[in-house]
Amino acid sequence: MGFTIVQKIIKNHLVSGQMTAGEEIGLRIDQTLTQDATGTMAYLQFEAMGTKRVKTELSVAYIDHNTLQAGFENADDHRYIQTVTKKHGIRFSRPGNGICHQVHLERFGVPGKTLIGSDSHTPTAGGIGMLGIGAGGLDVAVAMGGGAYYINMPKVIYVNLKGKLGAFVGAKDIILKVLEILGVKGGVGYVLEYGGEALKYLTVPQRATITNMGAELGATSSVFPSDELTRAFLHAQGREGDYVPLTADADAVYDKVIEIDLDTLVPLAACPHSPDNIKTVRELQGMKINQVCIGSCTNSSMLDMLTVAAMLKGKTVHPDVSLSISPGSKQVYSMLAECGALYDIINSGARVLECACGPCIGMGFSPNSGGVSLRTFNRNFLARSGTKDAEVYLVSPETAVASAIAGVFTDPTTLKNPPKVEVPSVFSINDNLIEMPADEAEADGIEVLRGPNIKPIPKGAVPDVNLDTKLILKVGDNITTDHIMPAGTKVLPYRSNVPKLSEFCFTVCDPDFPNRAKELGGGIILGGNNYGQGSSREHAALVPLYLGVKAVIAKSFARIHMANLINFGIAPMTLENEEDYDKLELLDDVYIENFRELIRTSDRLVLVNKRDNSRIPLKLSLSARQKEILLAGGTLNYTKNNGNV
Ligand code: MIC
Ligand code: SF4
Repeated sequence: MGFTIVQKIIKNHLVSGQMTAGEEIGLRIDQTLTQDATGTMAYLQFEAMGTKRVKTELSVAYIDHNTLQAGFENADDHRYIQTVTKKHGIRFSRPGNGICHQVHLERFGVPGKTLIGSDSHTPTAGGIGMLGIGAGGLDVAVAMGGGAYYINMPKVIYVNLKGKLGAFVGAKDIILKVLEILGVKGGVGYVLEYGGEALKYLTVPQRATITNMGAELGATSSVFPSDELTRAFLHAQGREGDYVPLTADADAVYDKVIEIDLDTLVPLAACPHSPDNIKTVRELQGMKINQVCIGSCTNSSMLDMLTVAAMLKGKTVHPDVSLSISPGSKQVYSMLAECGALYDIINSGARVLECACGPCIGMGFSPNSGGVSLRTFNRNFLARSGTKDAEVYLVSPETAVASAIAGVFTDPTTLKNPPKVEVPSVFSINDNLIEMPADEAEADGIEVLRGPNIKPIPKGAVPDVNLDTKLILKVGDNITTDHIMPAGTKVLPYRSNVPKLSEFCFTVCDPDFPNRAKELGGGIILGGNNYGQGSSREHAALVPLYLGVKAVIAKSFARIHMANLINFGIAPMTLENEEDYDKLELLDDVYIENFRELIRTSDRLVLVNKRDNSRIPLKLSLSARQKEILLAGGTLNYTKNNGNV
């Protein structure tokens, strides 16, 4: 039996476990990336482990999220990351150089290698046949120290792309179609592998749009083969030497196959407040809109920006619409300036923002009250834009521009003269904003500069002998990490300050939660299906830990968040019978006898609800390694106990 692409990469990097779907495996990690909103924590944890120099082939720290600098906090964090990376052998991508995933694809990604990043959209690298996986900062810190990264061996979905995209239909519409088919938890436990006759027309930037937004399926990763188009892209980036061909074997076996016919695909939109709430743009045609934002790691490549510029050329943005455009990288931005496309963008009345995440993570450009905002981004979770009652729709750049000009939702296929745009055969290469780390000999002399906003990381504790506590929050299905630990201008600057962050924890769902948790001295949380979907931010585990949360019970968990909970010693348990969800109410007193011992010896626990003495069976299905981590009170303690520091 042959291998799929992902199985080939895993086979080459396997350090522990069997390649049996669902089994825990350890992977050797070739490259890591961090961004600044998760980076400070990752590097603080790396420092705590005491490793002097990174052991990966390449590690890069990007500054792209926290770039507003409305106070000293972000600037201090940037300075910390700049100095800590210089000391420990990590490259530093300065603010202004672009969004981590876009820059990594352009300058560093290598087909067939492994990459983990403290950002859930790390699978973007799958656009060039690299296995990119999003992880918590602590896992990235461990990998930088040479440790393995653990996942459950994924199953593989084959996405067969037939036909050819029509005019004004984009790669974004392909991934929106996949989201319509699979839903936001349809990818959990899977990697998606793309293939089929349409591949010969899909360039690397288009592929990267698709692999990027595979994160919204809950998938472990998404990959395309590495083929002649990959070679052409790497050649255009002056990196043809990094090219290796990589395809699945002809007799590879997939766990699931889906097929999309690009000939019949039409422009799609993800409606509020979930990336899988899909309608055709035609159904929404004519709806008045207030704002359009183009950019983010999903749609900010040179190809996207040239398309946008060509559609805006000679036009004016509708007077009732505010249009923002953030190019994905300095490379893209400078090339737009060089070829004059930037002129067309500026002249249309678009508001050009720096090449960073910006509005995607609520850093500016929040919509007006009740506003309708069309975004080429990947997430439209409630309140993520910074305006809780805004209606955010996720669309392709083509739909975004057509609508920005018309002032109403507009299906771009109704327009004439589709722009003829191609990926450049040569990119402008200037890595002057990538700082190289100091030589090993000089490293000792480098002082790591820390600002007052960097507070100690809360420490996990050994689990209680018996868990005797209260249910301090009950939430529904598909709770995102944006619900648990919101971001945006008011909160993001405190990513290094957990006590301050705790004031915002879960406030999107329940404004009283932080005070209640503090007054009651912590407790447990009950969630529905897919608890913790979305970002990789470990703050969504660290802050509840700080507030005394000892366990989370849910119907099911999202992969990265579950790993983060374990990393910080919070037990992620699932309900054996989903109906029991209704038996628990806010503030119920709950009890698990022999909690600590059962974590060690069993994967079944029973929670007693003291209100009515009902007994609720729970599962804690973890590997032996994960159980040890929980029993140690988290990964940092576990690593120390095992002498790996
Ligand atoms: C996001 O898109 O939600 C983020 C911000 O990039 C996060 C990381 C973070 O919260 O810092 C992600 O996707 O992991
Ligand atoms: Fe940045 Fe948005 Fe991409 Fe997250 S999804 S890395 S916030 S651009």
